[in-house]
This record gives sequence, structure tokens and C-alpha cells, in this order.
Amino acid sequence: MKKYQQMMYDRIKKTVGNWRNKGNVHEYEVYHLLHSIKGTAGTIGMDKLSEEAEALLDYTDVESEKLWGKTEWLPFVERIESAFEPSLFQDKTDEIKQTINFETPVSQPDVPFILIVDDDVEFVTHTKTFVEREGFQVVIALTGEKGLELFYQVKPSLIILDQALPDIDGIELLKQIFVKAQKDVVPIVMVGTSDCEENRIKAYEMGATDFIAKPLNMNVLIPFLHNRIRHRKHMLKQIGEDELTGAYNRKYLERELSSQLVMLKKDDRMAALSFIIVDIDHFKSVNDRFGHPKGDEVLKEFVHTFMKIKAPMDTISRYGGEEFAIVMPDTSKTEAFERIKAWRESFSNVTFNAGDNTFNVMFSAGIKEVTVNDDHLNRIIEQADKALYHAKETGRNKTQFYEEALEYTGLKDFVTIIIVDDDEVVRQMMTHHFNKRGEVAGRPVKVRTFPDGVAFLEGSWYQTDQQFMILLDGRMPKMDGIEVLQKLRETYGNKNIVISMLTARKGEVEVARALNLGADDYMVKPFNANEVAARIDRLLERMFN
Ligand code: GH3
Ligand code: MG
Repeated sequence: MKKYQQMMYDRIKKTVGNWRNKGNVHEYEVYHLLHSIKGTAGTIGMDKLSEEAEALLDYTDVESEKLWGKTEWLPFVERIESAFEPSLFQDKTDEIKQTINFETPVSQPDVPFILIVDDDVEFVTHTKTFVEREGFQVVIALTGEKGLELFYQVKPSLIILDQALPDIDGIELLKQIFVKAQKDVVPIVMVGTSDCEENRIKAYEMGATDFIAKPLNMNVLIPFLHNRIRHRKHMLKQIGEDELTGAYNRKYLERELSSQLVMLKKDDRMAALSFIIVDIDHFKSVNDRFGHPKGDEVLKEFVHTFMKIKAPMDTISRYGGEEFAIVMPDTSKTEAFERIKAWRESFSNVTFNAGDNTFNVMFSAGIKEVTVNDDHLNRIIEQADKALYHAKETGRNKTQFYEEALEYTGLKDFVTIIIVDDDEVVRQMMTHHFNKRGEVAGRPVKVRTFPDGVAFLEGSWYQTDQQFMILLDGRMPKMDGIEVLQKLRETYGNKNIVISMLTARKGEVEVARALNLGADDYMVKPFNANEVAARIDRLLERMFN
């Protein structure tokens, strides 16, 4: 009997673990969990638990797709937890506590960075230990020059700056960073060796936010830091907010997306984030029929309904007039899709009144799943935009993924790289390299390989509406590269095929022949994969665009 109880316990633990990762869960998921506990617990002699689950079931609806935040579902889990017989799971109590310790976030993207610029090693190490215990992250610069470098690199949330540095004078450093710090709302705390009036005056005049004299009282420092960070957050929010809708503005969006991208690259526990662009359908006609103020009301309600379904870390920014961009950290595209679906349902159920008329409004969305391979903000935005455009084109009131848009818009967005080489190492190395890179000349890339010219020419790879980059080994058994080249041009022409010959030596005769027979380029072996990719980038930029 105990074994089954243990199994059930483990299953609940697993489910709740998933919920913790997701943050929000659908009401019906809560229903299903309770329902299965009720049934199973009853048959394995845990009557109290079964009764409890049954009682809780009354508060959930099996058909409801409403998203519950943690604060909503946590009490249910706690009730279930307390209905377990404590004696049964004595040895497991800690584990239960751990599982249900929802306060520990999966990731902590919000840890404020504090930069300390001070040459007093004892002071900085002591402060670092103390301050990090409170959930901050500290970076240290022992010289002014290093401080300057770190200021630009780590973009700290606050700077603690020694007035007397070995190289640059603290006051001088302050002068250099002041403008940027002010723009980014970074408080600068000047630390002086003595509390003399002159030092204070200088510090404030140069733009320090605060002045503190050594020795620092750590008990005061911590609440002080929290205070300043809180104030900073508030200010940032003020700066980044769109007045009409309460969403963030475009400037904030760019900051948020790039900082989430950095987080994603730093934290292996996160697989992806989702970036979504949404746009209200036929919004112009709302304005035309019911007036601009009514349109404004729709916009506000649009954002308001999103706030109700969003996960804690999601942010929405106003991107253009009636276009919004959403960043969902640590969220796969399928999770994003579900969340948008919940929003769609909620928003389409809002009925607007205008005089005697009532109306409902729909929206379209495009999702781009961003992984560690994505680097360029503009490209990410462009790709989500493509997905949105595709949603509009194919009927509106729907969500599309970037991949779907790509498939649809024809494959001209793809570049297929074909490597024809009898050397398996070359084939593997290049395949690995291009797959990892994911794109060339700004386009997604597909890689195919052939071990010899015959297999290649007989293979079915050609499509008239695709573009190909062919890396062709000059010397191969079975059929020589030059011969393959000739046949290739004869059969397919050169409209959508770029060919680069791979040659072992800079044999001038061989190169000349290849170029004469229609090769666009050649590369000399052995080569470095990065260089090859960069070269192809440049080539394709010119040839296909
Ligand atoms: P589609 O389904 O293709 O997106 O059609 P649409 O009518 O929504 O798109 P279109 O781009 O033609 O029109 C957008 C309209 O949004 C035009 C503009 O006047 C209106 N708009 C932009 N900003 C605001 C605003 O702040 N308030 C109001 N009321 N309207 C706005
Ligand atoms: Mg629109």
C-alpha cells in the first residue's frame, strides 16, 4: 500500500514541479489534478486526502481555460499537502517542502548588479560578501580605468565609487560616466575617506546621487541599496511607459528584449524565449465607425486583458499605433501560443458599446521563438513581423509561427548549402558549422551533403524556387569536380545556383578552368569553417539579394 501512496505522491510532486516552472496553469489542469487525487487516494486508503480533493473540486471547472497565477493555485496545493498523513511521509517532509517552495524562481533575471570601484581590497571583498548575501551581484574594479570598462560592459544598476583612486581621480571618473549614468538611471554612490564638507560638495556638484564616508555601516548599507534599486526600477518604469495603455514603450521593449537575450545566453536552464508581435484586426474601421476615443478604449482594454493572462515575467510594449510587442522570457513557442490563445479568448469576449451598437474586436499575432543562436534584435523583430503578416494574410484573428510564415512565403527565404566532397571530415565539419550557425547572409540555412559527384547529380535536391550554394570539391573519385561543374551548369543554368570550387592547391590552371566553366568562386583547402562562412555570407549577399 505504501508503495502506491509513494507513487501518487511522486506524481503530484512532478505535476506541481511543472506548474512551478510554468507559473500560470489552466483552471482545468487544477481540476484534473484534484480529480485524479480524489479517485486514486480513495482506492489506496487515503480517505482524508480523497475527501479534501473532492471538496476542492467544487471550486474548479473542468472546462475552464482560464489561466491561474501562482497565488491562485498555490493554496490548493497547500491544502493537498496538509492532507497527506504526516507519519507516512516523515522522511519526505523536507522534500515536500522543497517541491512546494514556489518562492524560488527558476531563473533570477532581476538580480541587480552593483559595481564597486575602489582600490581598498579589504573593503571591497568584505562589502562584496556582505552585499551578495542580500541577493545583489557585485563586480569589482580596483582602478578607475577598469571601473570605466566594467561600467560599459556590465551595465550595473548602481555604482559605489571611491573618491580617491590610484589612477583616475574618482571625481574625474564621475565626470566621465555621469551623462550615461543619468540617462540609464544608475545611481552613483560616492564613498569618501573622510566626511569633510569639501568632499561632499565636490561629489554632489559632479553629480553623485549620494555621498557616504568610510567606514560604511553594513546594516545601513543594505536597506540603502534596496532603497536606491527600488527607486531606479520605478524611474525606469516611468520612463518606459506608454501613457495611453500603460504598456511599455518601444524604447523599453528594445532594452528588455536585449537584456532577456543576454539572460538566455547566460543561463543554460532556459531553452528559449518567445517574442510576439500582435496587431488589432481592422482597427481603422473601429475608429472610422465609432470614433477615435472608442478606439483608444479598445487599445486600453486590449492591454488590460493581456495583463490578466500574462506570466509574471512577460512584458508588453506598444510598438506602433495598434501594434504591440511581447517578450515572454523562458517560454517556448508552444507555451507562448497557448498563452496568446487564452488572451484571444478573453479579449474576443469583451463587448464594446458605442451608442446603440455593440462590437467585438479580434487581433492577429506572430511568434518568433528566440534561442541562443539568435543574435540580432532587428532580425528577431523582423521575423516576428513576418509571422504576423502571414497571420493577417491568411485570414486574421489567429496566431502564426515564424516557421509557418517561412514555409508559406516560399522557400526563397531559405538558402540550401550543398557540400559535395569525398572527405567525410570536410562534410561533417561544414555541416556542423552551418547547422550551428543557422543562417547565411541573413537567411535560414539547410545543409545537404553528397560524398561524390554522381550521387549529387542523381540526387533530387533541385527546386526552381530555391537558392543553392554549392561547395564542390575539385578532385573526387568517380567523377571529377570539373565534370560535375559542367553538368551542373548544363542542367540547371546559373539563375539560383552559386558554386564555389574547393581546391587543394592554388593550381592556377585548375582555378582558371573552374572559373571558365561557371564556378562563381573558389576556396583553397585546408580552410577554417568560420572563414568559409564569412566568405559565403558576402558572396550570397551580393548574388541573391
Ligand atoms: P489590419 O487588420 O490589416 O491590421 O487593419 P487595420 O485597420 O487594423 O490596420 P491599419 O494599419 O490600416 O490601421 C491602423 C489604424 O490604427 C490607423 C490609425 O489611425 C489607428 N491608430 C493608431 N494609433 C491609434 C491610437 O492611439 N488611437 C486610436 N484610436 N487609433 C489609432
Ligand atoms: Mg491592425
